[in-house]
Amino acid sequence: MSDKPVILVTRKLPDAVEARLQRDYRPMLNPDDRLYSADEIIEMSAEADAILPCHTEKFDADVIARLPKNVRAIANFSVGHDHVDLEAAKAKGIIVTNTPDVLSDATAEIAILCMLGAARRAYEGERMIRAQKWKDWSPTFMLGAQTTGKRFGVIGMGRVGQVAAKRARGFDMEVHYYNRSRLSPELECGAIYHETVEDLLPHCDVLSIHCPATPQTTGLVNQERIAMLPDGAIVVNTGRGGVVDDEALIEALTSGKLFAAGLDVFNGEPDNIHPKYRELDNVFLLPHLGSATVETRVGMGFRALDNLDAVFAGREPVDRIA
Ligand code: 8YV
Repeated sequence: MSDKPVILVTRKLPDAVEARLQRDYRPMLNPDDRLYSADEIIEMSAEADAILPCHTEKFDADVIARLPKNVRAIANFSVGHDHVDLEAAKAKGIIVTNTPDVLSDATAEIAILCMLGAARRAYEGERMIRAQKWKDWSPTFMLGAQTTGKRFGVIGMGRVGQVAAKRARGFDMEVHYYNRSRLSPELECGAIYHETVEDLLPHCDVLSIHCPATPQTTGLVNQERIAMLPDGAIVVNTGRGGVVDDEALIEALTSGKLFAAGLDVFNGEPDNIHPKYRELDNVFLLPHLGSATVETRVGMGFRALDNLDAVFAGREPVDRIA
Protein backbone atom coordinates (compact mmCIF):
# COMPACT_ATOMS: atom_id res chain seq x y z
CA MET A 1 0.00 0.00 0.00
CA SER A 2 1.41 3.40 -1.02
CA ASP A 3 1.97 5.94 1.70
CA LYS A 4 1.11 8.80 -0.58
CA PRO A 5 -1.56 11.04 0.94
CA VAL A 6 -5.14 10.55 -0.20
CA ILE A 7 -6.74 13.67 -1.69
CA LEU A 8 -10.49 14.00 -2.18
CA VAL A 9 -10.88 16.09 -5.34
CA THR A 10 -14.46 17.29 -5.51
CA ARG A 11 -14.64 18.37 -9.18
CA LYS A 12 -13.16 17.34 -12.51
CA LEU A 13 -9.93 19.29 -12.95
CA PRO A 14 -7.82 19.95 -16.08
CA ASP A 15 -5.87 16.91 -17.31
CA ALA A 16 -2.46 18.33 -16.38
CA VAL A 17 -3.63 18.90 -12.81
CA GLU A 18 -5.10 15.42 -12.50
CA ALA A 19 -1.91 13.94 -13.96
CA ARG A 20 0.15 15.65 -11.26
CA LEU A 21 -2.32 14.49 -8.64
CA GLN A 22 -1.99 10.90 -9.91
CA ARG A 23 1.80 11.17 -9.87
CA ASP A 24 2.19 12.58 -6.37
CA TYR A 25 -0.89 11.49 -4.45
CA ARG A 26 -3.66 8.93 -4.26
CA PRO A 27 -6.44 11.16 -5.56
CA MET A 28 -10.14 10.37 -5.36
CA LEU A 29 -11.15 11.98 -8.64
CA ASN A 30 -14.58 12.89 -9.93
CA PRO A 31 -14.44 12.05 -13.67
CA ASP A 32 -18.15 12.72 -14.15
CA ASP A 33 -17.89 16.08 -12.38
CA ARG A 34 -20.96 15.32 -10.30
CA LEU A 35 -21.79 17.87 -7.60
CA TYR A 36 -21.30 16.17 -4.23
CA SER A 37 -23.57 16.92 -1.29
CA ALA A 38 -22.06 17.85 2.06
CA ASP A 39 -23.00 14.40 3.38
CA GLU A 40 -21.17 12.71 0.51
CA ILE A 41 -18.09 14.84 1.07
CA ILE A 42 -18.07 13.93 4.74
CA GLU A 43 -18.52 10.24 3.93
CA MET A 44 -15.85 10.25 1.20
CA SER A 45 -13.44 12.04 3.54
CA ALA A 46 -13.20 8.98 5.76
CA GLU A 47 -9.94 8.02 4.04
CA ALA A 48 -8.80 11.47 2.90
CA ASP A 49 -5.76 13.30 4.21
CA ALA A 50 -6.89 16.47 2.45
CA ILE A 51 -9.68 17.85 0.29
CA LEU A 52 -9.23 19.87 -2.89
CA PRO A 53 -12.60 21.59 -3.42
CA CYS A 54 -13.98 24.39 -5.55
CA HIS A 55 -16.20 27.26 -4.47
CA THR A 56 -19.14 25.02 -5.38
CA GLU A 57 -18.69 23.02 -2.18
CA LYS A 58 -19.68 24.70 1.06
CA PHE A 59 -17.64 24.09 4.18
CA ASP A 60 -19.69 25.83 6.82
CA ALA A 61 -19.12 25.30 10.54
CA ASP A 62 -21.42 22.27 10.58
CA VAL A 63 -19.68 20.52 7.68
CA ILE A 64 -16.27 21.26 9.14
CA ALA A 65 -17.34 19.92 12.53
CA ARG A 66 -18.44 16.69 10.86
CA LEU A 67 -15.25 16.16 8.85
CA PRO A 68 -13.21 13.22 10.14
CA LYS A 69 -10.00 13.96 12.04
CA ASN A 70 -7.80 12.54 9.26
CA VAL A 71 -8.53 15.59 7.07
CA ARG A 72 -5.51 17.82 7.57
CA ALA A 73 -6.09 20.41 4.89
CA ILE A 74 -8.61 22.01 2.57
CA ALA A 75 -6.66 23.24 -0.45
CA ASN A 76 -9.13 25.35 -2.38
CA PHE A 77 -9.16 25.58 -6.13
CA SER A 78 -10.21 29.23 -5.87
CA VAL A 79 -8.99 32.55 -4.62
CA GLY A 80 -12.33 33.37 -3.00
CA HIS A 81 -12.93 31.54 0.24
CA ASP A 82 -16.37 32.65 1.29
CA HIS A 83 -17.49 29.01 0.92
CA VAL A 84 -15.26 27.98 3.83
CA ASP A 85 -15.74 28.94 7.46
CA LEU A 86 -12.14 29.78 8.25
CA GLU A 87 -12.70 30.18 11.97
CA ALA A 88 -14.27 26.73 12.22
CA ALA A 89 -11.39 25.23 10.24
CA LYS A 90 -8.84 26.97 12.43
CA ALA A 91 -10.57 25.77 15.57
CA LYS A 92 -10.43 22.21 14.28
CA GLY A 93 -6.78 22.52 13.23
CA ILE A 94 -7.50 22.14 9.51
CA ILE A 95 -5.13 24.07 7.27
CA VAL A 96 -6.92 26.05 4.55
CA THR A 97 -5.29 27.50 1.43
CA ASN A 98 -6.45 29.36 -1.69
CA THR A 99 -5.04 30.21 -5.14
CA PRO A 100 -4.29 33.93 -5.45
CA ASP A 101 -2.30 35.62 -8.25
CA VAL A 102 -2.73 32.93 -10.91
CA LEU A 103 -6.24 34.03 -11.85
CA SER A 104 -5.82 37.80 -11.69
CA ASP A 105 -5.20 38.31 -15.42
CA ALA A 106 -8.04 36.06 -16.56
CA THR A 107 -10.52 37.63 -14.15
CA ALA A 108 -9.47 41.16 -15.07
CA GLU A 109 -10.02 40.26 -18.73
CA ILE A 110 -13.56 39.24 -17.89
CA ALA A 111 -14.10 42.49 -15.97
CA ILE A 112 -13.09 44.44 -19.06
CA LEU A 113 -15.28 42.21 -21.23
CA CYS A 114 -18.21 42.88 -18.88
CA MET A 115 -17.50 46.61 -18.99
CA LEU A 116 -17.36 46.74 -22.77
CA GLY A 117 -20.19 44.27 -23.25
CA ALA A 118 -22.41 46.43 -21.05
CA ALA A 119 -21.22 49.78 -22.41
CA ARG A 120 -21.49 48.84 -26.07
CA ARG A 121 -24.68 46.80 -25.81
CA ALA A 122 -23.02 43.58 -26.93
CA TYR A 123 -25.88 41.36 -25.81
CA GLU A 124 -28.50 43.31 -27.76
CA GLY A 125 -26.34 43.37 -30.88
CA GLU A 126 -25.49 39.67 -30.68
CA ARG A 127 -29.11 38.70 -30.18
CA MET A 128 -30.28 40.93 -33.01
CA ILE A 129 -28.00 39.28 -35.53
CA ARG A 130 -28.76 35.73 -34.40
CA ALA A 131 -32.50 36.43 -34.48
CA GLN A 132 -32.17 37.89 -38.01
CA LYS A 133 -33.55 41.18 -36.75
CA TRP A 134 -30.76 43.40 -38.03
CA LYS A 135 -32.43 45.26 -40.88
CA ASP A 136 -30.77 48.64 -41.07
CA TRP A 137 -27.81 50.76 -40.08
CA SER A 138 -28.25 54.38 -39.12
CA PRO A 139 -26.17 57.05 -37.35
CA THR A 140 -28.36 56.70 -34.29
CA PHE A 141 -28.56 52.91 -34.29
CA MET A 142 -27.81 51.16 -30.96
CA LEU A 143 -25.69 53.89 -29.46
CA GLY A 144 -23.73 52.83 -26.42
CA ALA A 145 -21.57 54.49 -23.80
CA GLN A 146 -17.94 55.19 -24.63
CA THR A 147 -15.48 54.20 -21.94
CA THR A 148 -12.33 55.81 -23.34
CA GLY A 149 -11.23 58.63 -21.07
CA LYS A 150 -13.94 57.97 -18.49
CA ARG A 151 -13.45 57.12 -14.81
CA PHE A 152 -12.97 53.50 -13.73
CA GLY A 153 -13.79 52.98 -10.07
CA VAL A 154 -12.65 49.90 -8.21
CA ILE A 155 -14.00 48.54 -4.95
CA GLY A 156 -11.32 46.19 -3.64
CA MET A 157 -7.91 47.02 -5.10
CA GLY A 158 -6.40 43.60 -4.49
CA ARG A 159 -4.61 41.57 -7.13
CA VAL A 160 -7.52 41.34 -9.57
CA GLY A 161 -8.58 44.94 -9.03
CA GLN A 162 -5.06 46.13 -9.76
CA VAL A 163 -4.87 44.23 -13.05
CA ALA A 164 -8.34 45.42 -14.06
CA ALA A 165 -7.22 49.00 -13.32
CA LYS A 166 -4.11 48.49 -15.45
CA ARG A 167 -6.23 47.24 -18.36
CA ALA A 168 -8.65 50.17 -17.91
CA ARG A 169 -5.71 52.55 -18.20
CA GLY A 170 -5.25 51.09 -21.68
CA PHE A 171 -8.54 52.81 -22.47
CA ASP A 172 -7.16 56.07 -21.05
CA MET A 173 -9.50 55.70 -18.11
CA GLU A 174 -8.78 57.56 -14.88
CA VAL A 175 -8.66 55.04 -12.07
CA HIS A 176 -10.29 55.68 -8.69
CA TYR A 177 -10.44 53.13 -5.92
CA TYR A 178 -11.56 52.20 -2.47
CA ASN A 179 -9.65 49.59 -0.52
CA ARG A 180 -9.50 48.80 3.19
CA SER A 181 -6.00 50.26 3.15
CA ARG A 182 -4.33 52.60 0.72
CA LEU A 183 -1.83 50.99 -1.66
CA SER A 184 1.79 52.07 -1.95
CA PRO A 185 2.49 54.58 -4.76
CA GLU A 186 4.16 51.80 -6.80
CA LEU A 187 1.00 49.69 -6.69
CA GLU A 188 -1.36 52.64 -6.99
CA CYS A 189 0.15 53.65 -10.36
CA GLY A 190 -1.53 57.03 -10.10
CA ALA A 191 -4.96 55.68 -9.10
CA ILE A 192 -6.91 58.07 -6.89
CA TYR A 193 -7.66 56.67 -3.44
CA HIS A 194 -10.92 57.28 -1.62
CA GLU A 195 -11.18 56.57 2.07
CA THR A 196 -14.74 55.24 1.93
CA VAL A 197 -16.91 53.55 -0.66
CA GLU A 198 -19.26 56.51 -0.39
CA ASP A 199 -16.44 58.90 -1.32
CA LEU A 200 -15.54 56.74 -4.31
CA LEU A 201 -18.98 56.31 -5.86
CA PRO A 202 -19.58 59.80 -7.32
CA HIS A 203 -16.32 59.38 -9.28
CA CYS A 204 -17.25 56.15 -11.06
CA ASP A 205 -18.47 56.19 -14.64
CA VAL A 206 -17.76 52.49 -14.37
CA LEU A 207 -17.84 50.78 -10.98
CA SER A 208 -15.97 47.48 -10.96
CA ILE A 209 -16.42 45.22 -7.93
CA HIS A 210 -13.41 43.17 -6.87
CA CYS A 211 -13.71 42.90 -3.11
CA PRO A 212 -14.18 39.55 -1.38
CA ALA A 213 -17.57 38.44 -0.10
CA THR A 214 -17.61 38.91 3.64
CA PRO A 215 -20.34 39.77 6.13
CA GLN A 216 -19.14 43.39 5.81
CA THR A 217 -19.45 43.48 2.00
CA THR A 218 -22.76 41.63 1.71
CA GLY A 219 -25.24 43.92 -0.04
CA LEU A 220 -22.66 46.72 -0.12
CA VAL A 221 -23.82 47.94 -3.52
CA ASN A 222 -27.35 48.75 -2.41
CA GLN A 223 -30.00 51.32 -3.31
CA GLU A 224 -28.48 54.08 -1.23
CA ARG A 225 -25.00 53.63 -2.66
CA ILE A 226 -26.15 53.13 -6.26
CA ALA A 227 -27.86 56.53 -5.91
CA MET A 228 -24.40 58.03 -5.26
CA LEU A 229 -23.10 56.90 -8.66
CA PRO A 230 -23.25 59.39 -11.53
CA ASP A 231 -26.37 59.04 -13.68
CA GLY A 232 -25.69 56.68 -16.55
CA ALA A 233 -22.93 54.76 -14.74
CA ILE A 234 -22.11 51.14 -15.48
CA VAL A 235 -21.72 48.48 -12.78
CA VAL A 236 -19.42 45.52 -13.33
CA ASN A 237 -19.24 42.56 -10.95
CA THR A 238 -16.64 39.83 -11.31
CA GLY A 239 -16.15 39.39 -7.55
CA ARG A 240 -19.08 37.74 -5.81
CA GLY A 241 -22.82 38.15 -6.29
CA GLY A 242 -23.40 38.75 -2.60
CA VAL A 243 -21.77 42.19 -2.75
CA VAL A 244 -24.72 43.44 -4.81
CA ASP A 245 -28.31 43.95 -3.69
CA ASP A 246 -30.06 42.54 -6.77
CA GLU A 247 -33.36 44.37 -6.24
CA ALA A 248 -31.55 47.70 -6.01
CA LEU A 249 -29.41 47.04 -9.08
CA ILE A 250 -32.38 45.88 -11.13
CA GLU A 251 -34.38 48.93 -10.08
CA ALA A 252 -31.54 51.25 -11.14
CA LEU A 253 -31.15 49.43 -14.47
CA THR A 254 -34.87 49.66 -15.10
CA SER A 255 -35.28 53.31 -14.11
CA GLY A 256 -32.39 54.46 -16.27
CA LYS A 257 -30.30 55.60 -13.30
CA LEU A 258 -27.65 53.16 -14.55
CA PHE A 259 -26.83 52.76 -18.23
CA ALA A 260 -26.01 49.07 -17.94
CA ALA A 261 -24.35 46.33 -15.91
CA GLY A 262 -21.92 43.56 -16.78
CA LEU A 263 -22.19 40.63 -14.40
CA ASP A 264 -20.14 37.45 -14.16
CA VAL A 265 -21.22 36.48 -10.63
CA PHE A 266 -24.63 36.33 -8.99
CA ASN A 267 -26.53 35.71 -5.82
CA GLY A 268 -28.03 32.25 -6.16
CA GLU A 269 -25.75 31.17 -9.01
CA PRO A 270 -25.90 29.05 -11.02
CA ASP A 271 -29.57 28.22 -11.32
CA ASN A 272 -31.32 30.51 -8.89
CA ILE A 273 -30.25 33.97 -10.00
CA HIS A 274 -32.72 36.84 -9.92
CA PRO A 275 -35.04 36.08 -12.89
CA LYS A 276 -35.33 39.75 -13.84
CA TYR A 277 -31.69 39.81 -15.02
CA ARG A 278 -32.70 37.53 -17.90
CA GLU A 279 -35.32 40.03 -19.05
CA LEU A 280 -33.25 43.21 -19.05
CA ASP A 281 -31.59 44.26 -22.29
CA ASN A 282 -29.04 46.43 -20.53
CA VAL A 283 -27.25 43.66 -18.66
CA PHE A 284 -24.41 41.68 -20.14
CA LEU A 285 -24.37 38.30 -18.41
CA LEU A 286 -21.68 35.66 -18.13
CA PRO A 287 -21.79 32.39 -16.15
CA HIS A 288 -18.91 32.93 -13.68
CA LEU A 289 -16.18 32.69 -16.31
CA GLY A 290 -13.67 34.92 -14.51
CA SER A 291 -10.89 32.36 -14.29
CA ALA A 292 -12.11 30.11 -17.10
CA THR A 293 -9.09 29.82 -19.37
CA VAL A 294 -6.99 26.69 -19.79
CA GLU A 295 -3.82 28.42 -18.59
CA THR A 296 -5.48 29.83 -15.52
CA ARG A 297 -7.33 26.70 -14.47
CA VAL A 298 -4.10 24.70 -14.76
CA GLY A 299 -2.33 27.44 -12.82
CA MET A 300 -4.96 27.28 -10.09
CA GLY A 301 -4.69 23.50 -9.85
CA PHE A 302 -0.91 23.63 -9.65
CA ARG A 303 -1.08 26.35 -7.03
CA ALA A 304 -3.46 24.21 -4.94
CA LEU A 305 -1.05 21.29 -5.34
CA ASP A 306 1.94 23.44 -4.37
CA ASN A 307 0.05 24.19 -1.19
CA LEU A 308 -0.70 20.52 -0.56
CA ASP A 309 2.93 19.59 -1.27
CA ALA A 310 3.96 22.04 1.42
CA VAL A 311 1.45 20.68 3.94
CA PHE A 312 2.62 17.10 3.45
CA ALA A 313 6.31 18.09 3.50
CA GLY A 314 5.73 19.79 6.85
CA ARG A 315 6.29 23.26 5.39
CA GLU A 316 4.05 26.30 5.70
CA PRO A 317 1.92 26.58 2.53
CA VAL A 318 2.44 29.91 0.78
CA ASP A 319 -1.27 30.57 0.45
CA ARG A 320 -2.40 29.58 3.92
CA ILE A 321 -5.53 31.44 4.96
CA ALA A 322 -6.37 29.37 8.05
C1 8YV B 1 -13.09 30.07 -9.66
C2 8YV B 1 -13.47 32.24 -8.42
O1 8YV B 1 -13.23 29.51 -10.90
O2 8YV B 1 -11.35 31.67 -7.58
C3 8YV B 1 -12.42 32.20 -7.37
O3 8YV B 1 -12.66 32.75 -6.29
O4 8YV B 1 -14.42 32.90 -8.25
C4 8YV B 1 -13.48 31.50 -9.71
O5 8YV B 1 -12.82 32.24 -10.67
C5 8YV B 1 -13.87 29.25 -8.71
O6 8YV B 1 -13.99 29.80 -7.47
C6 8YV B 1 -13.32 27.84 -8.64
O7 8YV B 1 -13.60 27.21 -7.44
